[in-house]
Amino acid sequence: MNLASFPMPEQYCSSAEETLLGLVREASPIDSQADARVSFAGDVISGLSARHKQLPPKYFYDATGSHLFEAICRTDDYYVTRSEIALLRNVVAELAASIPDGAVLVEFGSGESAKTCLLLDAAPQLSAYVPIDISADALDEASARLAGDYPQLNIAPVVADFTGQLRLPAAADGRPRVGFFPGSTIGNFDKEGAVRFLRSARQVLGDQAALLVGVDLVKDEATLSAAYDDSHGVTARFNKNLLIRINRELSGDFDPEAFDHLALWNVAESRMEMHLVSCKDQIVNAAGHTFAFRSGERLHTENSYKFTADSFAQLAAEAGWSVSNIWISDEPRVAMVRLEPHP
Ligand code: AVJ
Repeated sequence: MNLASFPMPEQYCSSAEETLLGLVREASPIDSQADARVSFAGDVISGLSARHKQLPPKYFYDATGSHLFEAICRTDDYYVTRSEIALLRNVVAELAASIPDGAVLVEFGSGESAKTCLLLDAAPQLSAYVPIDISADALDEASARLAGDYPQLNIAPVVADFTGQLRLPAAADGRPRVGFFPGSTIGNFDKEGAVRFLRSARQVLGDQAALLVGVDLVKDEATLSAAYDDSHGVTARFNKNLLIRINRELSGDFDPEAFDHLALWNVAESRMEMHLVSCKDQIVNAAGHTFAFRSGERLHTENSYKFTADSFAQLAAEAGWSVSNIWISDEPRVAMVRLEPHP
């Protein structure tokens, strides 16, 4: 793995020192820690009881999983992040030129806001930045860092699950809004979920809006498969970490060694799939329940949909958006799409 050539997220942009601020949170967390644990247990019980065992990919991202994802982004095989950052650097001036004066940038699932500074540097006309993320810790850290780097910018973080009901802070009132959803995260939704998200973003951003979405494009199977089964086994560890998380948080007794990582290209559905394949007949306990796995049985852990310019435009249209511009990176190709509300 070529670690040196790929910047850590905090190096995507020039960054000043961190300042620590007492940040005012405008929305209260919908889920407390305890509620989150209960939903995780519920999803594990129903997912492992299903005839086709499955778990939602959002549970990958505990602290270890988030670090493993960052390590995936530094592998030579996982091109998605690297291609998108190179693309953003190339087109950010053009992106920024269409952002109106005083507009508010709203980022869905901002995490550590690693790519945001590319936009913020290029669009000083922005009045405010609203990062939305489920992780209060990530939001606090990112907001404090950005407040130091962009003292003119009003930073108004919202702790929330961006797939749920959202209310924007007062900083966004009466201002044009630009949504930012990079990273090909939209690929994790099934079709209905993606349309639901795009509709709710359309509602939250209002009529004078734009939405910048990063999407991964359909390409040759070898490139896709390598990206989801990197030669250093980082993605395999990322996948199996889900079992380790269940063990820790839900008193499970999974043996991660008794499952194999599987990545496959589902051409009919146009998606990469990740599974964990049971190496033997085995019984596993978790969340107070018992689950039987047959040898070779799969636990489906992630879908990552890949689009064409047309298939994405069609999806967006179902949610009330039209494509106003699309930029495509060098190979391996990913796209940045600018959406505008349907006229
Ligand atoms: C963060 C959802 C965009 O689907 O490519 C990376 C997660 N999974 N390797 C993706 C992921 C396996 C990633 N997203």
